[in-house]
Amino acid sequence: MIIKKTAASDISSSEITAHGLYLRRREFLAGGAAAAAGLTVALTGCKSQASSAPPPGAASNEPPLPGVKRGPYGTTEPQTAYGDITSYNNFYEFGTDKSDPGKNAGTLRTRPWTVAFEGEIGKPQVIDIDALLKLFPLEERVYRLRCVEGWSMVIPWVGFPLGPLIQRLQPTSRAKYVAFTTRLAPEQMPGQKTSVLDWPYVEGLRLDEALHPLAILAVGLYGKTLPNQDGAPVRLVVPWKYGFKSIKSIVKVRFVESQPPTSWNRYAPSEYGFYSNVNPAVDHPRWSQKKERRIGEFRRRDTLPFNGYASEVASLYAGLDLVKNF
Ligand SMILES: Nc1nc2c(c(=O)[nH]1)N[C@H]1C(S)=C(S)[C@@H](COP(=O)(O)O)O[C@H]1N2
Ligand SMILES: [Mo]
Repeated sequence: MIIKKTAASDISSSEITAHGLYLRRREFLAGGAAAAAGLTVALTGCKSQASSAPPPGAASNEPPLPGVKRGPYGTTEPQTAYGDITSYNNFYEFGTDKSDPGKNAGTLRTRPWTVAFEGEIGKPQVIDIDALLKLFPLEERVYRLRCVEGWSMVIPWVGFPLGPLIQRLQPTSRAKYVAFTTRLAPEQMPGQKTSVLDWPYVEGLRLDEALHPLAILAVGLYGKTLPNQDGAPVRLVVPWKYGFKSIKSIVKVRFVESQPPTSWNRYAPSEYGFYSNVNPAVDHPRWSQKKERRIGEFRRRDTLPFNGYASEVASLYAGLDLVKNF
């Protein structure tokens, strides 16, 4: 991995560039246009700083999810405003600007919807989303989300841990990894008509990571059904890893023997590793990962190892070189 050192004060790339666009913008746009693109995003950031937190769920038309109990691991840090969580998104299937998913994701039809569980499991099956929602009690999990770009949020997800679902599927001894796939539907997800990424978006975890009690499937936030722009009807949330591991709008979960391909790693393997554990000690080749801006706040704060979940998850990586396996 080639690490280009940036001055501690040089935060521009981390704050104004989307994961993959920097190189292409630099290649194809004139300097002035690139600066203008940066300015647009900077203004978006200002807007989200100015917005005040509405009462939880206030701005939402999403149906409430009944019977949600508070789950473990919740942080008491202030929760990011609902309006920011639902208008400042990365979901390239709907465009590459932070505001695109909130504007465009309404075209995604989340019913009917099924998720196929297949591969190295004793009980392969296709589960309808409404059945999946009833399989396990729904919990609220208030987690930090740290995007590899250098911003973060605190999000009160509603969902259930992946572990019990995986146990129910009875992985075979050959199941070492879990591969997740987002829906492919270019008519509903217009970004899939562009070649900004290879579609469908894919992600993966080691089986032991997927079984960790912090890893959840989220179906809601702020007590209500997940908005499309946040990955409806069901998305992964792995809070100790950079946000791009938390794949949205999942239709397939496959248990496999060897490490599966993942979208951002395929796009730029020297920039986005398979593990992608949040790690302030390993810079992105184009920017530092030591600090982050919490959306809604002005000052940047320190980024914590494993996004603050080290005491829960560090043991998963005992003996692993986290610089090589970034
Ligand atoms: N299918 C899909 N999943 C995705 C993405 C995406 O573009 N497509 N973006 C990822 C990135 S980069 C981040 S930071 C989080 C953002 O989740 P949020 O918009 O709900 O905050 O979703 C991740 N999951
Ligand atoms: Mo991200």
